[in-house]
Parts: sequence; C-alpha cells; structure tokens
Amino acid sequence: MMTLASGNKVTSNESHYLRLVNGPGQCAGRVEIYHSGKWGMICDDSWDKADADVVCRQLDCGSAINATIGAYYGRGTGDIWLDDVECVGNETHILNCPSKQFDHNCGHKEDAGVICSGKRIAHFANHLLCHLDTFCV
Ligand SMILES: [Ca+2]
Ligand SMILES: [Ca+2]
Repeated sequence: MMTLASGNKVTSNESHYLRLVNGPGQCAGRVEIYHSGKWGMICDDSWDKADADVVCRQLDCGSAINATIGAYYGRGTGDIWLDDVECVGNETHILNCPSKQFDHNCGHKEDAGVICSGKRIAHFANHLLCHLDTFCV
C-alpha cells in the first residue's frame, strides 16, 4: 500500500539534517536534506543500495533493503540538493559521499528514497522488538 504524491505527510526521523518523508514508517520514505534553511531532495541518478545504506545508518535505521527511484515516495517540492551520489557504503554522512552537491540535472520525478531494515534491539521470547519501525528484519 502506497500513498504517492500527497507531498507533505512527514513521518520522519530527523537526524543530522536528514529526514525520510511520505513513507509508511519512520525508516522508509523520500530522502530530504536540510541545507541553507530549506529541505531539499536527492536525485535518483546513480542512487543505489550503497547510498541508501549510508542514509539508513545515519538515521539509526539499520541497513538498506532498497534504494527507491522515480519518486517512489512521491515528488518533493523545492530544491534538489544532491545528484549523482556515489557512496561506497561505509560513509558516516551522505554529504561525505562523492556527489554533485547543490547542483543537478534532474526533476522531482527522479526524487530518491530508501527502505531501511529498521534496527533490531531485543528479542523477547518469539517476538522481535524493533527500534523505530515496522521494517525490522
Ligand atoms: Ca550511487
Ligand atoms: Ca545527474
């Protein structure tokens, strides 16, 4: 079940000026970065699991299950802050990855997103208790 393009439902977990918007839980959604007083998006050119891993880790959401492309979680509005992101996967911040920062050749139909695993924090009997989210695996 997906709610596309409603635009501003924010189920976010904000950390280090990074948030996930419009997803079904706190650890999935369109990636937005705060810069220069505004939230902006990431273009999906070169967007892949290594890049998504960095975002997931940064938000304490475990590792990436998927890197979503093509505005899977709806089109954002405003600026596109990053394009051609080329993380190795072990960077501590998405801005530490090589990319075209604050410059791009994209439109919002290319807004990037992530689906993260969530973070498993404890086992109780047969139950898995997950930190932050529903995507615990
Ligand atoms: Ca990449
Ligand atoms: Ca590009």
